[in-house]
Amino acid sequence: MTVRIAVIGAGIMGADHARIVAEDLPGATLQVICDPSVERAGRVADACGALHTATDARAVVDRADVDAVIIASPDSTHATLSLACIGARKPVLCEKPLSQSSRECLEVIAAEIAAGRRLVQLGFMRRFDQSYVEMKAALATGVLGRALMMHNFHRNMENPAADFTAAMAITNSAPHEFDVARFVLGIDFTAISAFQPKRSDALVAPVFMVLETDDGQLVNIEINNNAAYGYDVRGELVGEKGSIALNTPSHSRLDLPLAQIIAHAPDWRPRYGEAYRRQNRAFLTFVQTGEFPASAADCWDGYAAAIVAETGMRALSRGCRTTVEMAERPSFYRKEHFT
Ligand code: ISE
Repeated sequence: MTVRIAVIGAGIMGADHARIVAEDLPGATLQVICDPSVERAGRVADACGALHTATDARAVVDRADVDAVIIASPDSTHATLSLACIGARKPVLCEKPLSQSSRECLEVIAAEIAAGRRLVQLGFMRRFDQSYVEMKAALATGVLGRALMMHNFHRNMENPAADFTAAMAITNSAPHEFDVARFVLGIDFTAISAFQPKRSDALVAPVFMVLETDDGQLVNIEINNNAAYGYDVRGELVGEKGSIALNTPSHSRLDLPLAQIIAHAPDWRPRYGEAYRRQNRAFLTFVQTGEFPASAADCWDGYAAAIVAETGMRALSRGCRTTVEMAERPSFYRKEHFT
């Protein structure tokens, strides 16, 4: 039977998820597009052939004709809507971050544990990106030797959203790196230092962070939300015997007199298009089988990213290295629990 999916939020990511459900998820139906703006919901519904539009997200979660939910509304709504999905016992793919507050993440975790089954998959899509998959695999085979350092650059061409604030460099953009480094290295972070250069204008300035892991690695992260030239994510994992770097996929190269040009994507959607598709297919399988996808992020991963982001904000404002104080991981989220 087809899985009837509601997409909550018809902004940049909601529209993208709706398109993936409509075009790339055989076995799923795009049942509802929900957005406070009727026009926006209508535009996405028309473009993707959704059956219904709605404006009340809570009511959509409870609809009898909705089996599963994708949350792509503003960050501040993610935790509340995830709680609603847990309450309705409906599997949900929630865009990152789960919340910008680690305390709120713990509330979602408590609700999921009380429900007694996995319901929330978190949209850290880089875990499904082939470059990171190969990076993790290379480390696992032992060819790199012991991991020493991971370098990460995350550049947006311009502020990713009209309402993007300085804090969001750490609370909205950097969680991708916090999560993917945890995923690739299989570590947790123990401390973070954060620095910021001065811009000549009022745009959100870059943030540069150095993180320490519980296995003795160093991870550095540059977040530059106003890099001016395009969307550019780079990464390199350095081991004792070798290193592995991400390659940005590109379909062509333009050769001109004395120049070679490889175009930059304007934002993350083309760069991670295949990762989003894989992630959403994994979500559909999760809905169909009840088995949580092996490499997907869960609420605990959302908490881990949020606590590191909170600590990073403190490190930046105090100007000193700050220890990450993580809660204890509930056995519910230990991988062994599911195998
Ligand atoms: C946005 O929310 C994303 O998830 C993008 O991948 C990231 O590049 C951007 O900085 C975020 O604002």
